[in-house]
Amino acid sequence: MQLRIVVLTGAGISAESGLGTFRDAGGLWARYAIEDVATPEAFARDPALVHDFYNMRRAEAARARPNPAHAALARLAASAHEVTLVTQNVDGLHEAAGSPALHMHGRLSGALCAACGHRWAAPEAMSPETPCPACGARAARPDVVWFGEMPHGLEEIEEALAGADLFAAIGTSGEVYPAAGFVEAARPGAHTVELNLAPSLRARAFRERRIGKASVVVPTWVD
Ligand code: BV8
Repeated sequence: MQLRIVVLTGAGISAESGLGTFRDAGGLWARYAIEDVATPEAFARDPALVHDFYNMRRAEAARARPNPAHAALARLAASAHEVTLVTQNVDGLHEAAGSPALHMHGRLSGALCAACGHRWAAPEAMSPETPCPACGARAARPDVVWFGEMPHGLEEIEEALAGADLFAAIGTSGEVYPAAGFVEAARPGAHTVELNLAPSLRARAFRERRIGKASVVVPTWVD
């Protein structure tokens, strides 16, 4: 029977690909305060620091490879089911594994001109001097969604959730909205499952929980 499935992923699905999560001990935010690197105000205040943070993450993501959890979701996307894969991650690993994903928080591989809105493939390293190929302004920024900015694709996501038979959240702490609220936006009769190394802040909102490493619990769940 064909199911309408919505899957949300967070940094935890890429942990076993060697990419740091945000809020685990020693995670990214432990070394950087969110307000120092992931807000428009931070970028206005110290663009070089913010570029350094994203240059470092872009280099790490370029070295990372999808793990069995990404591969399992690619198999799910290729199945007969109607799958909407939404990711908070900006590392591009779902695409690398072969499954299209809605990048609600943008992509490390993208650059955006804060002056004219032009988007292009980010160079390996960006700086406040990086010129926009379209308008020439030195106003390049990472094409990611910072705190206080509007995530991408919310209408499409809400629509998919409203008609879902199944909603799964994988590797996310349930700290960041609006993603943390998607479990409530799922169709009332939908089955909801959280696959995570530890119960998230929203764990109780799910009908089912599968605890474990994504590279183990996701393939088991998909297959
Ligand atoms: C918005 C940028 C307006 C790219 C990111 C007060 C209360 C409630 C909400 C707010 C509030 N004040 C402000 C807000 C809104 C704010 C927010 O939610 N703040 C939080 C901190 C309270 N949200 C926003 O500003 C958003 N925009 O609201 O716009 C709006 C919106 C809708 C409608 C109208 C108006 C914008 C949010 C996006 C911010 N940008 N990143 C980048 O640098 O990456 S957020 C950042 O956190 C990443 O995108 C990341 O994906 C996201 C969530 O983190 P997680 O992915 O969950 O990662 P985390 O480390 O937290 O957790 C990892 C999990 O994996 C853990 O549970 C761990 O157990 C598990 N795990 C670890 N290893 C494994 C594993 N699981 C399985 N296997 C493993 N091996």
